[in-house]
Amino acid sequence: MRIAHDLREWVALLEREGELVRVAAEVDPRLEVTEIVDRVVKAGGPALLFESPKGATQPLLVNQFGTERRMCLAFGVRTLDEIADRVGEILEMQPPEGLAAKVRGLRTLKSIADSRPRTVKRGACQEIVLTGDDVDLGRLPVQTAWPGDGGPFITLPAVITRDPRNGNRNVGMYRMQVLGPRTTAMHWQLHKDGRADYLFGEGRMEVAVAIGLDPVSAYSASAPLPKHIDEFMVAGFLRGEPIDMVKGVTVDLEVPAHAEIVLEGHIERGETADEGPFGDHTGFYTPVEQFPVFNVSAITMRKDAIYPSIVVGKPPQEDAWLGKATERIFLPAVRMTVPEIVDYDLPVAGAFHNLCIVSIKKAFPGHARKVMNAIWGLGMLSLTKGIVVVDAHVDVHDYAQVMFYVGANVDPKRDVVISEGPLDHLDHAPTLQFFGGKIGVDATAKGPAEGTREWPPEIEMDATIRELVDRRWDEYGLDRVQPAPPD
Ligand SMILES: Cc1cc2nc3c(=O)[nH]c(=O)nc-3n(C[C@H](O)[C@H](O)[C@H](O)COP(=O)(O)O)c2cc1C
Ligand SMILES: [Mn+2]
Repeated sequence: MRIAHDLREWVALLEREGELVRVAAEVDPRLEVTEIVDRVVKAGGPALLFESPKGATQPLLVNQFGTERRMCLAFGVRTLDEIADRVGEILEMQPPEGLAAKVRGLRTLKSIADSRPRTVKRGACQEIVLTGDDVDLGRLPVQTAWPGDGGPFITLPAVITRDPRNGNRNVGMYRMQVLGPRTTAMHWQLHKDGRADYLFGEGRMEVAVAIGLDPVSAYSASAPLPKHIDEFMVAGFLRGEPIDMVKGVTVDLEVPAHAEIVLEGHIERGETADEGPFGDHTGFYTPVEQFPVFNVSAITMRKDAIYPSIVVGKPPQEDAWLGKATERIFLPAVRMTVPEIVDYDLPVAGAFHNLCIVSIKKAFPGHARKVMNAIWGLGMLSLTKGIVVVDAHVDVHDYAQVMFYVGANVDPKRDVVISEGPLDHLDHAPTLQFFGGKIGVDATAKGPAEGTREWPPEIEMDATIRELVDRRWDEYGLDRVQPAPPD
């Protein structure tokens, strides 16, 4: 399947697929767009291109990621698990035996080597260059999404920094509140790589922000990768083609040549400002906090640049699908560290960090607890507040099934673990910010080895009888009854 190389190709692809509607009417990026998008997202509706956002010179694209189908179109796959399979192939690479395996191995290694971003001389993103007094963020259709928001926020930026210790690039999606024509806040949460780059440096730090990328690169900025991994390298691997980068006009950083809009500038260590409130993906407003100030020295753009945005709020919203992509794409990496994990699900309604359902191949007493502790120690999953562990045969994506086993298999006194540890920056429930309680529920089958009575067998029909009934179904005259699909 063809994938889009830049945002306008992506818009064209969505349009061809009947996945985009243009809105010609003048619409206000302050609140009005949110109310429209909220209704469209919840109805599983199309991406929206607002052609005349009030007070702005650029069109505004929202809801580009809002359904599973669009997410799959973005990656050129039929299911998100297909992407995971490609990632898994690399992670599970063994020393090759025999010529065929060697050739296959070399091909895989080559595809990784070919994924590294490439430097090019010229980029469409610099067709228009605005510096000095010409820099005016007020001309972009930046949304003020919710009535209590502290101002307009840029919500889909790919923020590019360098680790001052080794020059490694980091790309992260961190919202930016517009504070003035040439300044924004930089919402680097406590546990994020961008903040680490900032804290490792002293004085002035250069920052570039790419807005309006091809969907795979935009997704990659939101992916929770280890600090030393360049998100644009991963984007290149997932696209099957490297990202072309061009040197910034006023900063010594490279930016994706195909970006619609680039903000270049710097952050001065210690210069902070009030950020927020912001109606967040938790479904609540995050309060005002101090965050670093980004000073914009240049805006560069393509001609007819499209400005993309995303609305977050009470789930489900568009970001649910960015989160689901991460859940699927990272399964092989999770299983690499904790191989007994069969599958996991981060419910959208749990805002991703509140709840993780995980199924395991249980092999020894206390195994569910071992897995809970592994998750509480694993990358960004370590911030998970609640974990439910079920046995391998349980479908973690079927919440009714999970609820059945939580109800049936749990003695709350024995099977509930209360622990504590680091929590998400945005979690308002714990007494202290960043640190508090965790809950683990062991809903696996137990037995005398874990100090319980003999565990009863689960009810199951014989396979032969199932086959018999499948075969004879038409004879029963039950055509109006839809038989449940066999497992
Ligand atoms: C739409 C959207 C908005 C986000 N906003 C923020 C944000 O404001 N601050 C933040 O720290 N993380 C935010 N994130 C999550 C980060 O993008 C994510 O944790 C990513 O891994 C950060 O990159 P890093 O691992 O290189 O720090 C957002 C994610 C999405 C999908
Ligand atoms: Mn990173």
